[in-house]
Amino acid sequence: MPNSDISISIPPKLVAELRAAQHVAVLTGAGISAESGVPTFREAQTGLWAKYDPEELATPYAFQRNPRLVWEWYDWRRELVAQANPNPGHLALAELEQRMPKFTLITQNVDGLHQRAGSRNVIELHGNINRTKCFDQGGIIDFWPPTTELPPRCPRCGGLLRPDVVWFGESLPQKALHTAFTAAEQCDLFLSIGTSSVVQPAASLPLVALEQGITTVEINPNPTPLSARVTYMLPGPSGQILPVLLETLNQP
Ligand code: BV8
Repeated sequence: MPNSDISISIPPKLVAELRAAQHVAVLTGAGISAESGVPTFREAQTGLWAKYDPEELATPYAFQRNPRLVWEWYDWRRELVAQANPNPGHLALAELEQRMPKFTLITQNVDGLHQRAGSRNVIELHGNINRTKCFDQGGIIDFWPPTTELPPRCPRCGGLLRPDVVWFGESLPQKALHTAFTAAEQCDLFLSIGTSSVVQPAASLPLVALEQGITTVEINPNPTPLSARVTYMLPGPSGQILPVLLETLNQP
């Protein structure tokens, strides 16, 4: 039994619904990686990055204005992610995927920690910080000759290289978006974990499930704009609550 320092009780009706569920859909945000030492999006601005608003840096305009600054910000975040490991929250979701007939994991995170935890069917709505693409042509570039120039240049067209993430003002990958909204409409149970439920269109996913009358659960130590609308709000850190939720499935 995980050593939780907060008392966690899972409503018995939710346990019954989880046990009966044929298709569980999950949306995660930066909060699920907090216990891995990856600062959440709003907390990320520490040290030399404290003076920048993340929503200002994560835009094509910021990159065009100062490509080196934005590239170095992502280098710094890549370093943070490289030093991190999946936590019990990530691991519990990877196991839940094995236990559910159908399981759709939708993440706003660009850290790849779900995949490192063993989750297979991960929909990366906002891309992945460990992939790089050409700013001009958009193709994924996984090798470029060593250079002191930052950002490096595309070996195909000489354009600047950028992280393969979705910046504010940019549209999301259509296939991922479609699969995510279909899962929110058709699942039996929807979990919203570690997200402030502000950034669109991801923040609409739990609302789509609620509109279908689907049981929707929020896991977050802090209230969000979604908290008053969900079926169950489980207040606390996902790294402690998810293992307990998984454990309920093991009980006779
Ligand atoms: C788009 C990748 C077409 C890059 C990211 C409608 C209304 C208003 C605005 C808009 C709208 N439609 C579109 C917009 C504009 C914008 C938007 O939503 N702005 C917001 C700020 C209002 N959306 C876009 O631009 C999207 N593109 O819509 O294109 C278009 C364009 C323009 C206009 C119309 C249409 C693109 C959005 C994607 C941007 N890219 N990331 C990168 O990472 O660098 S978003 C990025 O921020 C993350 O991916 C994530 O999505 C978001 C951060 O949110 P969270 O993950 O929730 O993290 P946060 O720090 O906020 O909160 C952490 C939570 O965890 C907290 O609640 C905390 O309590 C909790 N927590 C802490 N510890 C724990 C925990 N929970 C559990 N356990 C713990 N231990």
